[in-house]
Amino acid sequence: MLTLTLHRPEALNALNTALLGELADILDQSAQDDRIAAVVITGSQRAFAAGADIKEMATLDAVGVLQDPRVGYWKRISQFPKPIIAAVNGFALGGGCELAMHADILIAGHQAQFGQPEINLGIIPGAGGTQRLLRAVGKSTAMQMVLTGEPISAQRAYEAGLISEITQAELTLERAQSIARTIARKAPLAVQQAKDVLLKALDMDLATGLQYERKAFTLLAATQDRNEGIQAFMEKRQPLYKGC
Ligand code: CO8
Repeated sequence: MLTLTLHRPEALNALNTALLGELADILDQSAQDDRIAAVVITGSQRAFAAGADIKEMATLDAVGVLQDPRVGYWKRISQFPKPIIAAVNGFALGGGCELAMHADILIAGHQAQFGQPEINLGIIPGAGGTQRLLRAVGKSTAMQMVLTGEPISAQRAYEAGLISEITQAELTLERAQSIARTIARKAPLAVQQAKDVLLKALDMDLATGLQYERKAFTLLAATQDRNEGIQAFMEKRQPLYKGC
């Protein structure tokens, strides 16, 4: 398990090009590292991340936005094949909320705030916020958040299905790491297939999704870890997975 802590306290962890690029690079390396089964991303108690760096954004014209290297960084983050767990406290706004939504599991402290305030700047979310938020919380809540720019509380985010658990603020990271450790004990290929198939459900109609699931399920029947998992169950012992 790897824990990544966003650390730009002077800007409430605003995601500038350097920070996002570093995050994409580390995730690329982690994808190749068999010792890392899952990644936890967190910020500080005050802010997970307060958005894209507005001061940096102010320097970009339309061509700059078109050629923004962060578009590629976001894509690489979204393609990370292993589970990402976001441990969110404080502000998760704009690009910060979008980064949290790139995670597969979101855990938040009870004072966390999730919002897409871009409308206050005369823009709209640009890193998947409109699409992922709507899929996570439904049309009405997503519209309200994006059109008013007003954030929602952790409690509201929990009720809407954006996050899966609320914790005391000081326990958020620990809880996210505990979930990551639980996942790390499972068969790695099954974990990656499960993530892939679940995410595809957002893009596919039911019949195609079921077919995709069946293929992944069949593929896993060819792994040693599947045999080990079943054998361990029959022998009433813990499985020893090898990732093959
Ligand atoms: N960018 C740059 N600096 C920031 C940001 C930010 N997003 N947020 C806060 N800061 C800085 C402040 O400027 C301030 O710095 P300084 O002390 O030098 O003035 C410092 O962090 C502390 O902030 P505040 O004094 O404002 O702290 P408050 O507690 O009073 O307020 C808030 C906290 C409410 C979070 C407030 O800072 C705020 O509203 N921030 C902006 C939130 C926002 O609008 N986020 C959306 C940004 S746009 C975006 O994310 C688009 C994503 C598109 C991605 C597409 C990529 C291809």
